Amino acid sequence: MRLIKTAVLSSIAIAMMAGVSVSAVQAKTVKVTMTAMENEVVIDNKGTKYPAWTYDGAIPGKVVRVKEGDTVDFTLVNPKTNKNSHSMDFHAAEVDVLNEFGAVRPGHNKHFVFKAKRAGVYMYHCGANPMVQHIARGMYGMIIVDPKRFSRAYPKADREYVLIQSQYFPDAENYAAMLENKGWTNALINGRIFNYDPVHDANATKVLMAKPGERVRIFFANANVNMPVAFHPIAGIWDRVFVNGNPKNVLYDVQTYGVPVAAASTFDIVSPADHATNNAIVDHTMSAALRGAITVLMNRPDADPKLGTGDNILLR
Ligand SMILES: [Cu+2]
Repeated sequence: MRLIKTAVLSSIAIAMMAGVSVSAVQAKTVKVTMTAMENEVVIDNKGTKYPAWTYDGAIPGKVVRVKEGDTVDFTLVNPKTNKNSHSMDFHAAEVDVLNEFGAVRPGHNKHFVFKAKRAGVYMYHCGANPMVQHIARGMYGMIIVDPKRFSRAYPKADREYVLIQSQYFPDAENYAAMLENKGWTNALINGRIFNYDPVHDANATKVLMAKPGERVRIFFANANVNMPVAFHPIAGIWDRVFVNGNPKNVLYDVQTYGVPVAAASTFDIVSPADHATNNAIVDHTMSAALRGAITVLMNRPDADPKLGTGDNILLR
């Protein structure tokens, strides 16, 4: 024990002599590369194809996860086979909209670096013109900036899931209609209508799972182009809501929490420990819920231990 302590102390001393802070020694640089792709994706449980624009081929793009204080070293590749310019706007970055977030023409790359200084959960998206179309066609995802440490207010969760909601506009070319909020027929959760809801869609094969009494943490982002979300766990109450995902912004015992366009927050739910239950996590805005924005969370003793852990937080 004493040996370990001495080793830690001497590495801190070396870091201080070298003129760097202790937190800088612990922080990492995380390399992230994404490729803009103009490709078909499946947008429902029966296999309907849609001419999407994506990061790396899927809606949403991959989850980027770093720790508060880490540096993100990012490259966007826009292959010359694409027809459109694309870009990357990380809401977790404090940079120059005209520089780092600028559009990248087909056949070009963009590299930039930023420090994720503020813990939280953030959307990322393409901001190339017309932005409404690039987001509606699928160019969005989530970056989680984990706080440096857990606390009483922000305890470690037993399971974690990412849910990102968006509006589905079947007429992918009509961005004028998107601007007017016309022509959207469905809500997508992680890129599919009723993605995790076998109750409303017999073709759905996936649900979220946890054991009774576990703390389930939902990282939720609203990637709609025009509609706020009324985020509610049917048959449950949010034990805690962390506004913008930051542990400092904690609310307790909330039934429904409003998530504006382009916002994200973190939601904890703890089901009764003594028996199996189910929750339906919805956008309680009926025009969205009944068109796809319902997610079933099953709380049962035989819950698959792999779900909601490690790389299984965004279920594809
Ligand atoms: Cu784009």
